[in-house]
Amino acid sequence: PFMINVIKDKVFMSGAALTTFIEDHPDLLRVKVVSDPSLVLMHYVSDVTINGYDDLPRHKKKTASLVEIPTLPADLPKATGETAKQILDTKGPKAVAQWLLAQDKVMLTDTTLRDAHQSLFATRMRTHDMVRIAESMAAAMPNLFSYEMWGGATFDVAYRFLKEDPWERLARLRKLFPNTLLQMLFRGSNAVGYKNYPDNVIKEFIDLSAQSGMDVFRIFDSQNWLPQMEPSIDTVLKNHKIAEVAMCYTGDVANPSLQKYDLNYYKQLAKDIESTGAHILGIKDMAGLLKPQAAYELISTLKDTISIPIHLHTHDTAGNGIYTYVRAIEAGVDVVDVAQSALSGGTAQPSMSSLYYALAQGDRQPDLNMPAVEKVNEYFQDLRRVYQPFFTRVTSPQTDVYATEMPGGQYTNLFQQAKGVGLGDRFDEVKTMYTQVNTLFGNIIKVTPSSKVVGDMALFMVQNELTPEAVLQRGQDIDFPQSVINFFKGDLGQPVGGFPKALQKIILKDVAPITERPGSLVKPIDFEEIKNELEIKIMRQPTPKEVISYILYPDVFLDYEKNHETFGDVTHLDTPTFFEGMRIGETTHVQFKPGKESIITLDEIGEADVDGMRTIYFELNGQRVQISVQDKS
Ligand code: 3PY
Ligand code: ZN
Repeated sequence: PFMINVIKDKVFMSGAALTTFIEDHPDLLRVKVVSDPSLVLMHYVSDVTINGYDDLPRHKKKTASLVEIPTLPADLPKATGETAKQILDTKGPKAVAQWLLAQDKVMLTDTTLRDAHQSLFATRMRTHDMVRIAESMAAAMPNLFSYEMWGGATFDVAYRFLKEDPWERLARLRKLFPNTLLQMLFRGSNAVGYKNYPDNVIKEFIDLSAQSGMDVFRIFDSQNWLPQMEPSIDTVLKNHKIAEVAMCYTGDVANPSLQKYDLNYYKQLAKDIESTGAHILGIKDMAGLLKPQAAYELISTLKDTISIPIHLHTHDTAGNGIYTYVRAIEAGVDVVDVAQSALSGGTAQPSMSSLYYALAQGDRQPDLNMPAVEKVNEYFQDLRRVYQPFFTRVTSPQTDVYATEMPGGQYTNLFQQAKGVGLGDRFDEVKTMYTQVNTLFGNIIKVTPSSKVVGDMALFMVQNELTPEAVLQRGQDIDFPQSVINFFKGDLGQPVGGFPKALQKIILKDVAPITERPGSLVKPIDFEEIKNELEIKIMRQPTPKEVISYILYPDVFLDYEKNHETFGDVTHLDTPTFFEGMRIGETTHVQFKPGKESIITLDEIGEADVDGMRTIYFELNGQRVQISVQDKS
C-alpha cells in the first residue's frame, strides 16, 4: 500500500496547476511504502552497523552489553495511604498541596529519568531503557512524590538524537507509573525550546501535555520575570494540574557582600509567585550554588513568608548537595529532588540513598525500602556503561561552579560547543570568560536559555580574542552572535534590574529593544494553516501533538519523521544495538510488544561494490534476509 500526496494539494486538485507544477513540488510525489516492522528496523541496524551512529567512535567489538532487569526483594510494602497522584486525581491540585504540608517526612522527587541524565550524559537516555525499569521503580518506591521524566532538553533530544517521539515516552511511562505523579520542567514562554513562543503555542502545548497525563508542571523563567510565566501558570490551573512555579536561585543569600539577589529579593518573588495561584513554590538551584547555611536561611525565611509547600531542586556539582538538603530539611522544606545513586552526584542531583542515610534517626527521614531501591540502582549502575560515550568529563566535585555559576546541564554542553569551534583545549579560558560575560551583562540569572546566551558570548569572545573592555570600547564595529542580540532586544524578557544601557546600545546598534512581554507582541499561530502545511510534508493528517512539535522544532521534527518513515520505531531496539549496530554472528531480540518478538542474527557483511553499496545477510526468525546499505566511509 502506498499513497501519493498530490491528491491532497488544493492547487493540484482544483485543476489550476501549471505544467511545471510537479517539478516545482517534488515532495508531493514522494511515495510511502508500508512494510514489516522487523524488516524496516533491519535497515536501521544495517546502516548503523556499517556507518556508525553520529560521530561516535566505532569499535570492532561492541563496547556495551545488554542490561539485566534486577529482581526485587519479595513482599514489597505497598504505598502507605493515598499517594499524591491518587489525591490529585480524586481531589485536585490544592488538596495535594495541603497533603504535602501535612507530611512530617520529607517527600522525594526522583529525577533519574530527566535532569540526572540531562546533566550527566547529555539527555541521551532512551525511552527503551526507561520502560524496562519503570515497573520495578514503581514497585520499589511506592511513596515518592513524583518522577521528573519530561521537559527541559528531553523533548528536543528525543527527536533530534534518539530518533524517538517524546509524546510516546510520556504515554508509555504514564501507563507504567499509575500511582505516582509525573513531573516536567517547562521553560515558561520558552516552552521546551530556546526562544519565545506565541501564547497560543504555550497553551496548546500545556493542554496536550496535561491530556497526555502530565501532573506537575515546574514552570520557570530564565530571568525570574513573572510576566513570562503567567500564560503557562494560567493554563496549568485551567487544566486542574499542579502548578509548581519556580524561582531560579543565583548568588548567595548568606553572603552579605552579594546584594543583588538577597533574601529580600527571594522573599518578594515568593510572595508574587504565591499570588499567581501556584500550588507549590519551586526553588530551582540549577547550578548548585545554594550552600548549606544559605539553604537554611532561605527556606526558613520563605516558610515564614508564604503558605504553599516548597520543593527544592539542586545540582551536586560542588559536592555539597546532601549537606544543603539536610539543612533545608531542618528548615522545613517539603520536597527535594534526588536521583538514583548511580546517576547522582556531580552535575546531577544528590543521591536518594545518601540522603536517606544522612537523615537516619531524624523524624523527617523519607519512607524508602532500601533493599528494593538498591536493586533498582543496580540497573542504572549497569546502564551507565551503555551511555559512557556521552558522559561529562566531570568526575569529582567542581567548586569553581560557585564562581562560574554554570548550570549543571550546561557544563557538558558548553564543552561540546567549545570543541565544535576548536576551543576544546581552551575550556578553562571559556569558563573564566563565562564569569566575565556575566559581570559585563550586569550579573544576570543564568539558566536555559539565558545561560546559552552567556555561553555563546563567552565562546565568541575567546574565539575573537576580545576582552570585556574591548567589547565596550570597540563593540560598535562588532557583529555579535544572534542569541546575544535577541537577548538584549528583550526577546527573553527583562532581567532583574534591567539591561546595562550602554552595552545594550553597543550590541543592538539600530535594533530597537522592547520592554513588554514578547508574547504580547507576536501574532498567534494559525494552527489550521500549519496543520495543512505539515500534512503536505508528511503525506498524512498530522495529530495535534505532531503539529505542536513541528511548530516548536520544524526541521528537527521533519528529520525525525523522515527517519521514522525509513526505519520505523527504533525504540524497540536495545540501546547497544541502537548506538553500535550488530557484529557478525550476533543475535538480537526485538520485542515489539509483549508476545511479539523478532529474532535477528547477523550472518555476513558483503564487500562494497563500485557504488559503495554493501549487502548485509541476516536471519530474521529463521529466514534469510538481505539488506543493501550505502557505505558512507
Ligand atoms: C532546562 O531548562 O533544561 C534545565 O534543566 C535548566 O536548568
Ligand atoms: Zn536542574
